[in-house]
Amino acid sequence: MAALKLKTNIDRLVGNVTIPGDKSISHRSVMFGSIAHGETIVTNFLPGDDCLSTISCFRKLGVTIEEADNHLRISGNGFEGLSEPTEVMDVGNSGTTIRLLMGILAGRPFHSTLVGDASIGKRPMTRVTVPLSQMGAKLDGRKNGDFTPISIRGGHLQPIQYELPVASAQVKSAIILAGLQADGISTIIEPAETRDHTERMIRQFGGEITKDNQTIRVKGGQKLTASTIHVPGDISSAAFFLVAGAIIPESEIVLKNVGLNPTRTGIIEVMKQMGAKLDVPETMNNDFEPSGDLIIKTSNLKATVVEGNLIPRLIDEIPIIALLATQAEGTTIIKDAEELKVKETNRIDTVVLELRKLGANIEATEDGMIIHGKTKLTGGKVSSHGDHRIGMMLAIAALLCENPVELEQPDAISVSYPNFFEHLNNLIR
Ligand code: SPQ
Repeated sequence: MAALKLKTNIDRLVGNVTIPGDKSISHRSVMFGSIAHGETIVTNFLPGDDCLSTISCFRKLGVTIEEADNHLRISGNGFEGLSEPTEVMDVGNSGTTIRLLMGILAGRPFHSTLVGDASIGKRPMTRVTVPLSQMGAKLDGRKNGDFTPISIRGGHLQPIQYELPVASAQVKSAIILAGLQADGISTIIEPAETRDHTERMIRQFGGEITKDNQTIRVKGGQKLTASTIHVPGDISSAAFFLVAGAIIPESEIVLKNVGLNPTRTGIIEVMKQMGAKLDVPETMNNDFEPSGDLIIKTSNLKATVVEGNLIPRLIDEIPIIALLATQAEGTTIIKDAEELKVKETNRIDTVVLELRKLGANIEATEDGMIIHGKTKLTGGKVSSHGDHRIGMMLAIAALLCENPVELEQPDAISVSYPNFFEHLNNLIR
């Protein structure tokens, strides 16, 4: 797609946005619907490119999935219902698809191959292939099993006791999904709490999983039963409008139906710490995943430090938090976030490179970034580098720019938010 001229010099943002379905929960709804017994109905499914890749992989594994108007009907026949694919499975740009799928395929007695796009080809996979191999699956890939294409011959699995070397929900989830197929109880210890959507899904599908501080235990051989899943809005998508509402003058935005799972709400804590006028509901819709409406108003912001156990609770929001920090008084420090280097792009480098082009005073560190605020943003030619979160962050940054801004590779945004520009344009006054 050609470069896109972004809207600049915006006076106000006012109105409501109904935030589309959560990407992490949408992926998992397809996966659990496929490995459970019976017909699962999913509503408010996110039809982003990543989640469509997950659907395509499960269809290749023989699962019937009907799709209409963000609703899915999945006919699951248990783990045993999955069959050997005749074709390579393509996960596109989606790290969640490939890593969680490896956990499922580790226990299946057949061969399969997983590929993805150029970005997936650079993301590390040994973090998943190593524990799954210890459980008894045979996995291999380029560079000693670290990179795609990944080939898997699954089979009989032993339970594992595994201390995660990095705080990663994808690694944890892959081991849980393999653990559901192992002979006994698997134990996983997290260095810091990460998103718990997989654990919640297991309970929603009638299974059992326990959590004691950061130790998770799951028993193999459980039968999961089909369920009805309503996917709440994605707080990682809402984050772009939360920041936009806080930094554009005279703004007030109501964000409807936002998922408020406490393992994902780090952005709310950071924004409040920075002085944002952000209203959070006292009572939430208490489905298996809590959700509610958020209201953000233009705010006077001050710098902060973002670090430690908070990082996994806002890891995907760091690009937009960096932009927020350019509009806060003082120096904001983001640290303990080395994991940013192995996302769709190296998000430390891409955030710093692109925000500097717009005039921000920001520098990269080994494990994060330092941002000096408050700076005027100017304009220029920027790129998403094929990373949806970098693309959306730059579109919000452009709203403040005095000069024209052109975004290269804007199509990456459809990975997690296909109607992002439509929602943004509706708020511009
Ligand atoms: O799925 P993918 O490509 O890894 O997507 C990202 C994103 O920005 O949307 C990360 F690049 O989200 C991950 C997130 O960073 C989604 C996720 C999940 O659904 O379990 C967990 C996080 O990754 P990790 O590696 O920390 O477990």
